[in-house]
Amino acid sequence: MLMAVIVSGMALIAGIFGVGLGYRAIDEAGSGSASGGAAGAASTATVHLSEFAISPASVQVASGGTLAVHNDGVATHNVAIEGTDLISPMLGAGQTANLALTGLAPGTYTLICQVAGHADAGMRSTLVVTAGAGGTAAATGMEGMPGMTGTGGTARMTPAEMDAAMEKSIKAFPAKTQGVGGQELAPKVLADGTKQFELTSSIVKWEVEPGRVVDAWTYNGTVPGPTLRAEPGDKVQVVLHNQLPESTAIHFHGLTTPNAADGVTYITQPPIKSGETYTYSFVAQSTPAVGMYHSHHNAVTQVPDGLAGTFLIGHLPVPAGVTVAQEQIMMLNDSGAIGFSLNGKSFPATAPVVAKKGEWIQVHYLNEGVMAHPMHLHGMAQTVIAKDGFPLPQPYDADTINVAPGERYTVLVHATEVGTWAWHCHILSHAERADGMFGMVTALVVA
Ligand SMILES: [Cu+2]
Repeated sequence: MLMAVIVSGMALIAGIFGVGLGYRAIDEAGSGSASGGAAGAASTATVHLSEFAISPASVQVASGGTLAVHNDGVATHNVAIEGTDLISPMLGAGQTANLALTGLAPGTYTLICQVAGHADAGMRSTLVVTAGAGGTAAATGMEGMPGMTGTGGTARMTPAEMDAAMEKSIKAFPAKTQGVGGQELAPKVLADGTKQFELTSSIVKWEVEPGRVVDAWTYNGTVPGPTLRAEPGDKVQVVLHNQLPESTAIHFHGLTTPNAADGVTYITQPPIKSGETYTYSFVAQSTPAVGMYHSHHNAVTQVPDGLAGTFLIGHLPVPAGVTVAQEQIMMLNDSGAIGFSLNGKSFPATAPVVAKKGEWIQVHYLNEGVMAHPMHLHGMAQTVIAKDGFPLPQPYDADTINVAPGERYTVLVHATEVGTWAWHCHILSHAERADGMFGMVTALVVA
C-alpha cells in the first residue's frame, strides 16, 4: 500500500516535472579557453583563507579572469563577492576551488567568507577587477558544479537561459544520491530491558546533491544520524565509539536526562577522545519528547558538518478525530560541509513527502543549523501541535513556521489538495537563485 502510494507519487512527480532532457545547461555557457590577462593584472589570482583572514588584503584580477581559492585554515570557509551571486563552494581544510569571474564588471569588490561570524571575525578583503582582458573566462572546471552559485553570473543569462536553468533544476527532482540519513536504528535490548543504541562517529564521504560529495562528520555514516526512539520509562543507553580525529561528546537536546548524561565537555564529562568509547545512561522521561542528539564539543563545526540526529520518546497527543498516517522528520541545516539542506540533502536530492488524499501527516521540523528558517508549505495549512516537543494547549494553523536554531516544531498537515506542492524555506536565498532551485526545498505530493 505504502509502496503503491510512493510509486504513484513518483509517477506524478515525473508527470508534473517531466524528465530532465533536452535543455541546454546555462552552467556550460561560461566554459572556454583561457585568455591572456591585461597588462598589470593577471587572469588568475590566488586568495588564501585562514582563521580568520582572507589574504592578501587586496587582490587584482583582469576582467573575465579566475580567482583561485585555497583554504589553508582548519575550519570550513568559502569566498563570496559581496553584492554579486559569485560564491565559491564551501571548502574544507586544505581544499581549493576556482571561481570564474565571468560577467563581473571592472571595479572594486569585497570578498567575504559566508560562514556565520567569519566575516566579522576578519575574513574580508578587497578584490579589484581591472578592464582589458579578453573577457573569456578560463575553463575552471567549476562550471556546472552543483552548489556553485551563479557561475557565469546573472549578467550573462538571458531570460531563456534562466528559464532553462530553472527547468533543469526542477526536472532533476527527486534526484538520486548515495546515502539516506535519519533511518530508525533498532536498539539492542539488554537482559534487564535496557534499550542500547550503538553509535560510531566518523568522517565519511556524503553526497549532498548529485555530484557534490563532502567530508561529513557522521553518526553511523549518515546525515542526519540514525533516528533513535524510546518509550517513556525505558532504560536507555547510548554507546558512542569516537572514530573522529578530534574529541567529541553527545548532548541530548530537549530530553530530560541526569546531569551526568548532559554531554557538555568539561561541564558534565571529559571529552571523548579520538579512539575512545563512552556510554550515556538515562531513563526516558515520562512525557513525550521531540529531541535531538548532537555534538557539544567544537559544535560550530561538528554539528553543521553532520553530527546530529533525532531522538523521539513516545508519541505526541493529536487532536480528536486525527489519525496520523505517517510521521516525517525534517532536519534543517545551513552551513558547514553540508550547507543548506533538509535531512542532509540539498534540492533536487531532497526526498518528497508522498501522501494519499485525505491522510494526516505529522512533521517534526528540527533545526540543527546556525540560522532561522521559515518553513513554508504551499497549498495546505500546517497545524502546529507542539513546540520543542511540548504539546500546545491550543494548536494553531499557519502556512509558514519559523524554526530557529535548536527549535523543534511539530505540525500536522491534512493532505486534502491533490497535486505537487512546493515546500521550502522562505528565506529565498536558501532555496532559489538565478540558476534554479537548490538547498532547502522539497515537495508534498498528494495523489
Ligand atoms: Cu532558510
